[in-house]
Amino acid sequence: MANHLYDTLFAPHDSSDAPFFYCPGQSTLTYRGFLARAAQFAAAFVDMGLLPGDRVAAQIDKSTDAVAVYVACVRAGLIFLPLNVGYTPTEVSYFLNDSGAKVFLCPDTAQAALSAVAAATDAQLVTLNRDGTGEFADRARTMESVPPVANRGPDDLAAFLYTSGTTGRSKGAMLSHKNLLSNAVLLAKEWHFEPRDVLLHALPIFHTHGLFVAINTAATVGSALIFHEKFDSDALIGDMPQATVMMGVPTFYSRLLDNPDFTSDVSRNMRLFISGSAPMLPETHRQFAKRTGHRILERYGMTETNMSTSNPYNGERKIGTVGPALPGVELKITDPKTGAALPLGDIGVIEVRGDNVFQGYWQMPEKTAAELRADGFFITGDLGHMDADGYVTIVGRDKDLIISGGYNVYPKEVESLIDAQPDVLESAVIGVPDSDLGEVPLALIVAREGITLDLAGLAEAIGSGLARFKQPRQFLQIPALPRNAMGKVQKNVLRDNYARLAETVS
Ligand code: MCA
Ligand code: AMP
Repeated sequence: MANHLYDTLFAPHDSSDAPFFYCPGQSTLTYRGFLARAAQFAAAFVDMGLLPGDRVAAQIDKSTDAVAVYVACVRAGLIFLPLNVGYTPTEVSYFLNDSGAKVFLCPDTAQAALSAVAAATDAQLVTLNRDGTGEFADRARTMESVPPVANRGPDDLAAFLYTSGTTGRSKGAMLSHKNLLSNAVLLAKEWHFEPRDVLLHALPIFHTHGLFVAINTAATVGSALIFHEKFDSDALIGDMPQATVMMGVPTFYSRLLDNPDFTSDVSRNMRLFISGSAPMLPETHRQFAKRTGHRILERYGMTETNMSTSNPYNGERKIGTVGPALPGVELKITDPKTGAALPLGDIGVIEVRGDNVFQGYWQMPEKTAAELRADGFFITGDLGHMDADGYVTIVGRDKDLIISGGYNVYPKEVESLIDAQPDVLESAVIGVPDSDLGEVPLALIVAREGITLDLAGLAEAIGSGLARFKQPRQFLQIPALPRNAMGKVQKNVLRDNYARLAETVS
């Protein structure tokens, strides 16, 4: 029996008493203890009748048990589907239906709001709380034996991560055992992870960054994590002297710099700071180096591709670039219209190919074909150029996407909800600069003739079905949307016109 991901990442630590998780205010969890918990959870899933290939959706708070649910899925051959805890029941309903999840985990506190949603799907709802209690934990505790590790090959699926699209409909990116394992092993090597490393972890664990890039990479070599429930600069500063590595989105770094207690002494044991998920301002790079003496290592990835590029551990980390393609990852810059490779230095769409690239979108062959070429290259929708040393600079996006504090907001999804409101003729949602979150959504709305919109009422109406981070920070009524000769809304014009206004309102 072999399980491609589990056998390399987790099984070797089965009887290790090395620390895996330090959670503030709790006792240390060893690899052995953690993997025993994951095995119990796997037993509970099998006991519930789940078979390899079945999907398990989870909208649960960050905890070591939440990680154990993921590892239990890997162990039992199930497909793990983590959901942003900010998603509303309306959003969750879509994911459960689309994925056909057999089990849905949520905390006791969300059960009342979500039981009807789950009941309308094939998913059995069971609760699991941050403190390790709940129906699922109770069931796991009664398991008398653990099932054998499920047989899974490199191409078997390990996770679905939903990512919204330009059409507004979320797509389940199918990630295989090979996708996850190859990237974890690669990153551990490239970033020089060792068993004695301690990774300071404050990211959410329902995305690639906090779950796979951080946890899989650390587990590859048996490193420990200091596991914070969420980002809090004081708490991070308190624990940083015990850590050696940190991963974060740019907002983490700008918030640390805003904290006067963040001094070079705090980072005295740190060997590496890594940033990604959104562009980091050159000014943040510079200020951070000045304050701590550390050069932040910026890397680039996507849900569909895991990590594709990284500035080097040794060697020059070029500010403003995301580094060269990682070993084994092929990257090219192509003409957005023809798909032809462009000469060095020209700006085009970034395409990547390698074991890191996902298997396609769940039950969406047309969307898969539109973005994943038959030759294996994935069209990222990010615009960039490459220098003579292979370093990639991202200059923008060919896709209509707003990245707010590392979370993706697809304007189309928000616009569709606004446009469905009475009195609204049409709308455009744009990203405008925000000093804390990089950018935030702003809604520009055109009303039907002669109508003055009740903007507060409109914000409330769309808010009930939309996660908070996707909700525009401001709604403005404007007379008309600027359009080009083809009739396409000129979002660049809107961004130019409204960029400054937003800084004053957010
Ligand atoms: C929270 N809020 C947000 C965001 N986060 N609004 C917009 N954008 C956000 N990112 C809302 C809250 O619900 C709250 O609303 C209000 O903003 C203020 O919350 P605050 O306490 O300031 O926020 P926070 O809880 O401190 O969170 C900010 C954060 C967090 C720490 C930047 O968003 C975060 O951890 N982001 C990381 C995202 C991430 O991991 N991305 C990786 C994706 P109200 O006031 O109404 O209650 S993976 C990826 O992109 C690829 C693969 C890659 O390359 O890594
Ligand atoms: P997601 O769909 O959540 O996986 O977000 C992936 C997107 O985040 C990419 O397509 C990029 O637009 C963006 N991204 C990730 N890392 C970086 C980075 N270092 N610099 C600029 N953009 C980034």
